[in-house]
Amino acid sequence: MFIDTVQIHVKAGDGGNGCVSFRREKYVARGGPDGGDGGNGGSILFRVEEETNTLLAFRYRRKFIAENGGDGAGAKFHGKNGADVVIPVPRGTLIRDAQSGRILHDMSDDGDFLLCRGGRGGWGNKHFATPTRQIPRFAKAGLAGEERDVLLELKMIADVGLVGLPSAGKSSLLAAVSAARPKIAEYHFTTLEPNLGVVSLGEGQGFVMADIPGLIDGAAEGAGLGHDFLRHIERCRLIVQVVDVSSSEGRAPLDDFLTISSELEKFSRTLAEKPRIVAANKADLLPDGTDAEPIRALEAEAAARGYPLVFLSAATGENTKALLTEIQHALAALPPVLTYEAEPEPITEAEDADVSSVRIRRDDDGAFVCEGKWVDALVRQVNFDERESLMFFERVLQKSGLIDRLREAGCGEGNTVRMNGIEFDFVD
Ligand SMILES: Nc1nc2c(ncn2[C@@H]2O[C@H](COP(=O)(O)OP(=O)(O)OP(=O)(O)O)[C@@H](O)[C@H]2O)c(=O)[nH]1
Ligand SMILES: [Mg+2]
Repeated sequence: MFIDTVQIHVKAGDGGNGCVSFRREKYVARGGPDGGDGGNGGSILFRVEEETNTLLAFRYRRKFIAENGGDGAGAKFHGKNGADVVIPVPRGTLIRDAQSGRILHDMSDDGDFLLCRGGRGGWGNKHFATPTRQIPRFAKAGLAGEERDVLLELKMIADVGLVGLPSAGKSSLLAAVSAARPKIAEYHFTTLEPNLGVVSLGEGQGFVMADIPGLIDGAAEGAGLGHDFLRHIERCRLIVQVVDVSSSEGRAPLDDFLTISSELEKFSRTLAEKPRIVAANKADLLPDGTDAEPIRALEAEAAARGYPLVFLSAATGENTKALLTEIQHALAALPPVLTYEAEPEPITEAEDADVSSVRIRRDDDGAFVCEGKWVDALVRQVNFDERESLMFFERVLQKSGLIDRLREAGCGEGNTVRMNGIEFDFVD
């Protein structure tokens, strides 16, 4: 079974809690605070794994949860950091937000992609021993790790995509020009999942060719296996349309050509408008050469559309070189394989992240709580271990007007303020 879209749930580890503890030593009357920090939660990363060609592994495992950070302890003992979870995916996997469908990342290059950051460990109370009152005193809770639902969608990366009716000879062609060994047989739908082959042309030159299952009338609407696989050739730079010109199945080559062309058009404009070359296959079976009327009709249609046409035989290998030359020539003038940019967050979410949408409420213990995406984003940016970063935090709070709003809400010197898991005293 071929799986090329799957929804999974991921969660980064929570940060461990900081510890409140005081030094106890003989002859030391009042030891200072020595509670250690919590460890950071593990993150969720994605990495390309060359050996895999499908998302089959996700059929059985749809939840990925990274380890939480350990809690801090006395004597400045730092909690253990949680281990990251690295999720292997085939090259060309798109990671989308499950709710909006927005592309978050295209796994087409080699770098790891960090999807969910682990929660930062909370500060132990050793940090509270600071000479200046300006610095907020942070409470001990670790921050929650990020969590989300994402959709993985595999879009293979190939320069050239082979399309055609079942048994047109797509797999035979791939086998003739590359080291790939796809299954070949005279019955329809021999190929059930895409195959990739590298066509090497010597001196480091070459390209990747993809063979997909045969398309039939209605493929764009989901008939046969076609629909699922058309998206795999969306990235391709060039399409090679394989047509059986021998009429071995009793159809006119031109009809076959038009059927596939209209499926591509129905599926997507991008696909239909891609540069195309026609591989007129099974030419070895033509008794009268290429001069018969039905074949001239196909040639005329290809010429009218500006598609080069090459007669060949995938079975004997005859003239496949000429096709490769034609492909190489066309690729030289084409942009590289399409990669997808991450799509920015929609406006509505961005508005929600505005400081004016931050809500202020009181907790049962009287503390003032600031809530909203803006607060979450700010807290995530700040490294509370660094003085510089803390000063930035204070400045942003001042400038955003949030401090004034807290004051208006009745917050004053000595009151406790909470924001996304951190806690500090209000200093006027
Ligand atoms: N005589 C002749 N037979 C061919 C040629 N190319 C392919 N065939 C035969 O046609 C049949 C179908 O070939 P495949 O390569 O499996 O066709 P396909 O397009 O991959 O078919 P599906 O995967 O089912 O869509 C096989 O029996 C091949 O041996 C050719 O150039 N000449
Ligand atoms: Mg095949």
